[in-house]
Amino acid sequence: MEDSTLKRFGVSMEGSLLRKFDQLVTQKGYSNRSEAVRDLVREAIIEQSSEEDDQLIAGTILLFYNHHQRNLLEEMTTVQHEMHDLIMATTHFHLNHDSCIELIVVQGKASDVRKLSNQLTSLIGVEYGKLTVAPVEKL
Ligand code: NI
Repeated sequence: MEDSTLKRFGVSMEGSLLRKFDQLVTQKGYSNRSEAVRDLVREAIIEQSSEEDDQLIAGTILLFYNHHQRNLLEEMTTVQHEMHDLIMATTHFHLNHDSCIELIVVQGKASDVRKLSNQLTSLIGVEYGKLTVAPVEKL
């Protein structure tokens, strides 16, 4: 059963690290340290989840690439069709003559979404790829 009661624990860190953390808390607009720590912990747990993870997640895959790269567009389309169940929307932006950004909104089992993201970001010609996720079920 999910335990949603708040528990307190003490954290020790060097003063200089704490100062930087407090700057981060302010920059990101958190109202206090606890809120920031909770978000960092959730993020770390999602990132560390194993390939067998059944956790349901939603998120986005951001891809930055040069559309002149041979075969890239065809390969991207093939991968997305193979895993179409996970994809809710795809938006393509033509940034300039050469570069494109593709933003893919995804939802599904963490292991499947991660697999899709890895297949796309590892394609030759994708210069930058990033998966961001949010848990659909509460952590
Ligand atoms: Ni384009």
